Amino acid sequence: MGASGPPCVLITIPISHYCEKARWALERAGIAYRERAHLQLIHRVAVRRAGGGRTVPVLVCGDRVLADSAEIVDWADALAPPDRRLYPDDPVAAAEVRGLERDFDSRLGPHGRRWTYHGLHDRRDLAIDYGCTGVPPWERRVLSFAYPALIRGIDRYLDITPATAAQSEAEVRATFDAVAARLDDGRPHLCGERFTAADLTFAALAASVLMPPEYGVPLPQPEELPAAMASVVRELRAHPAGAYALAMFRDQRR
Ligand SMILES: N[C@@H](CCC(=O)N[C@@H](CS)C(=O)NCC(=O)O)C(=O)O
Repeated sequence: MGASGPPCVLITIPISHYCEKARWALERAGIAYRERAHLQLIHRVAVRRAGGGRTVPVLVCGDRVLADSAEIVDWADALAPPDRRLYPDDPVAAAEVRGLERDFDSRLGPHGRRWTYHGLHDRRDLAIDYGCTGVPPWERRVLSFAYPALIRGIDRYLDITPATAAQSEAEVRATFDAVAARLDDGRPHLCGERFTAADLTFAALAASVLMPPEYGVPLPQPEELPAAMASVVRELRAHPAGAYALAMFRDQRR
């Protein structure tokens, strides 16, 4: 199965930054896919039926089921035209890219997500306006009355409190500083001259604190966000690493 086979199906929570990572890699590789979007928790039914675990994204292509964003990027990349490839051929260079990708997946992704959920906690309006792109209409209706219960469940599941959200913001800032330090020598991308999976992963996972306008589904912009959250988003957008991620969305996403 490849770029010319029947379209693959990508199961998502549409606003999820790991799902954005998968969409970006698939589109970059020119792989046709249909997105099946679901709300948090309801996604588990679709994921299990598809043969995944608990989380999205899950990509189903014929008999193949890929249940992790890194696996999806890797698989898509093997089918990409040479000038769109995300992993260098040189094994040492590829190991550096994969090491950065793993670090962003395991730290930036969860910490950015926790900070965002905490900041949007009391904004059912934004959850309904922005969290439901492409989900079945009945799921949107469920969200409008089940929001308080859902958000309490997410708080427990992701251990979201004011203290953990503050720790997560500090982790995001530490990652941004490390990325800025890498770029400080003037290199165009995180691992040198080429745009790689490290750049794509950083930009996609930083989106939860940057809200890039080019994201695969619409995201709330600072003027719509709670004031405290908006000021952090504005500050991180101006940070050298934030500016870099936004530039990758502008230059490489479409
Ligand atoms: N390592 C996974 C992480 C994906 C992940 O954490 N997905 C979240 C959405 S942002 C999810 O599905 N959470 C729902 C759950 O855990 O039930 C990947 O890279 O695909």
